[in-house]
Amino acid sequence: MDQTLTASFAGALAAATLLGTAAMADNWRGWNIHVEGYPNTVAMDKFAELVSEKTDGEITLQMFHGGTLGSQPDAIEQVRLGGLAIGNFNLGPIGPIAAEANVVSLPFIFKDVPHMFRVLNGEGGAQIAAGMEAKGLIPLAWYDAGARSFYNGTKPINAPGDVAGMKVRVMNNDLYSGMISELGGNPSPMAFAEVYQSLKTGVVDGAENNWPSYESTGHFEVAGYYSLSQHLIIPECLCINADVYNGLSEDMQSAVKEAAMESASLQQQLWAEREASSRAMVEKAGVVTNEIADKDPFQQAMVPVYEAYLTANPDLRPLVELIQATD
Ligand code: BDP
Repeated sequence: MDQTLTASFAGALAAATLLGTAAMADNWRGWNIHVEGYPNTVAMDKFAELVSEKTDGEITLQMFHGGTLGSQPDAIEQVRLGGLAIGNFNLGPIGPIAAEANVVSLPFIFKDVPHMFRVLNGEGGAQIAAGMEAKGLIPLAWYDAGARSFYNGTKPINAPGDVAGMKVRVMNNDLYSGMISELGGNPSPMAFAEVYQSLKTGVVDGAENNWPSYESTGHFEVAGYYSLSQHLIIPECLCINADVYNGLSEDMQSAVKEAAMESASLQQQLWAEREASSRAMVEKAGVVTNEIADKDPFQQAMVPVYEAYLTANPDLRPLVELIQATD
């Protein structure tokens, strides 16, 4: 073979190899809605650190906290489409996209947080994950988001009648709107970032969330009655775009998965601490907390919400029953 040709062939090969290496170094972008210091924020930063460590720098993740890259429904679309690789999402706004994932948004479906994790770590979780993957999102690990309860600026809530006539902010999901309507209130779906101002100016009378979000957003400053209805226990995911994940080698997949699992155990530990410290902090600031002695009337009021959901999704009845039958 001609010497020059051989040399240029070798050069081309070297260039191709170099290019190949360069193309393998992935720079991902990640979305998170929470502020600095929040358990999810710390855990997502840990995830980014672990991903680069475990992949020897072949994958790096730049995290954008505080919802700076947009609202949660928009970010979910971005991760589905691949504009963003990663997100920490609440399954609430994923429900309208993946019907299986919407079972977790049925009020009172989980008995408590440990029950939720037993379901997620079993067959129920596998079905939910498969439903999400079919829509382009793979949950790498589950985060804890505790239980959500009602809060407002005027009075403690003890019975469904206390919600009657109240305008209550909910996340974007018809199940939550149905839930408020069945309690006699007026649901107001709205982005998380708008809730503080809306509570303050009276655009809404109340909202619902867990202790850490009630505290970190400052909602407690403008809605000082927190009533422990614990009507929703919604898991969160550390979710990745399905094509991005499925396009990785097996080794890279294991590294990313391991990083996610470690991030989730950190999140769960920090979550338990933050639930207690957030509650203590808001109570010290003057929030009036009340237990609800009888939650049965709230649960009874949800019967039409379940019926409507099962009529619209008859094939999901076995999943609902599986969750209810899980000890
Ligand atoms: C918080 C969730 C966050 C939601 C927010 C909300 O962690 O993902 O966006 O509630 O109510 O608890 O919108």
